[in-house]
Amino acid sequence: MDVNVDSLGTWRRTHYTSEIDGEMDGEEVIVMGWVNSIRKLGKLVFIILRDREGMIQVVIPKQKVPEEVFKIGKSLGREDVVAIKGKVVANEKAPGGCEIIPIEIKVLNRAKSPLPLDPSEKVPADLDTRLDNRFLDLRRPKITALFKLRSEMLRVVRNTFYQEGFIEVNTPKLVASATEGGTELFPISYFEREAFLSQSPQLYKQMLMAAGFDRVFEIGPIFRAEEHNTRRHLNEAVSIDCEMSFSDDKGAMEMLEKVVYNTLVHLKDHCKREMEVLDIDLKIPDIPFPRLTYDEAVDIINAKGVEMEWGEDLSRAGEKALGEYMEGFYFITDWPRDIRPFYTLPKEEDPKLCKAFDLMYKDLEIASGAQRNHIYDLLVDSIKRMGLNPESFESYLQAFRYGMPPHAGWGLGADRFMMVLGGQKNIRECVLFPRDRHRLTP
Ligand code: AMO
Repeated sequence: MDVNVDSLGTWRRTHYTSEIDGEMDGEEVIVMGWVNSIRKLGKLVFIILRDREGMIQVVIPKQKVPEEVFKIGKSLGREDVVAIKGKVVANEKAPGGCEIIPIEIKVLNRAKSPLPLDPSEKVPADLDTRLDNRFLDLRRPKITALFKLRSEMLRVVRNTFYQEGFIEVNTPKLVASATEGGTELFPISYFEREAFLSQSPQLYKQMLMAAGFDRVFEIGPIFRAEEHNTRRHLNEAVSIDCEMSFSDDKGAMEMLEKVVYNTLVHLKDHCKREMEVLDIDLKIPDIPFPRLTYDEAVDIINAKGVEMEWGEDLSRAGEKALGEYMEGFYFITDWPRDIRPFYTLPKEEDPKLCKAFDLMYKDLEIASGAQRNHIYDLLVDSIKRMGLNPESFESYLQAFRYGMPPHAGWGLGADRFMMVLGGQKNIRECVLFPRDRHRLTP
């Protein structure tokens, strides 16, 4: 079969487009990427070549290049995949101050036309069309930049955990029971039994405290069968989970602050190009972040004209009212015990309250956590209070009988954190292939 495309042969990329500038005038380079746009003007062909890191202009003047190169240049179409060996020419008028004049062009693959989505961003498309053609959408520089930020975010988060003496773990995603309360589980068939997709590593990360691992973190998927389709919810999300022994709620909050703060500082210092492409300017917050008690939050929400009774969870309207009042990141602490999960430690001074906290950014909850209930009898009591059956938690409860240290931790939604870092209003923008109520492909 004549596939009519070239192979790479011995060619290797010498530079990403972003690594080439006018100072390299006269140097020979090999670049590889996609034809972002092409203009054919009789004896001259202009190509904008795009790779992951940026774009560069390639100029093909009929008079100055071998005949074959001009012929290939003229045959190219948008999104064809090419490798170009050429000379760098400084040119102040070219975008980036330089261009490439090819010596040889390899066509590595052709793209069919018309394209279902325009990666050069000239033709706008709605989110559904973009997600249906996500691989093309991801070629758009703004979208690529967002996922580079996400990768950098994960790097800093991991580094911060390592610096603080944490070890990274992986807990099962096929589980036998609920962790966060019974309603939001995806059931699956597990041979002859029913099992579920894990909502949270919660019970396992706590069991690792009983194992003496002292400080663990996990970055992995959580599955929530939430029916509602909002801009902040996914059915598969990524959670950054932290659990630390010999710590209380305050220690866990300080760790969370460190993770968030370090991420912001790193992105601001190391991701200038991505920030520019996305047109965002990150403000570095002061630490510690402001701390608001639940009682204070209720007062603010009511004062803003949104009715809320003590003991209720924050409604969307309540979050919005708070978001208008609070700038940037802030914690809400001292929650009513009855609206937090069974594993939360009640406050000794006031058992109506518990040692739980949420980290908010304006009106968006990005993390929640707590000091845990590490005392067996209290824990069994809490499970019963919530109307759950302690027997279904037997393997978890077992870990509390033989020396469980006091511990605390949190779960930070990676996708929601990215909404804040990347200035995005819809969580789907921050996920490669989002899963929501209506979307299971691609
Ligand atoms: P929680 O259920 O609050 O707590 O989840 C922690 C964080 O995970 C993110 N998150 C989600 N993001 C997108 N879509 C969803 N459906 C979704 N659900 C949760 C949010 C949220 O703040 N076990 C506790 C954590 C702990 O105490 O350690 C837990 O899962 O950003």
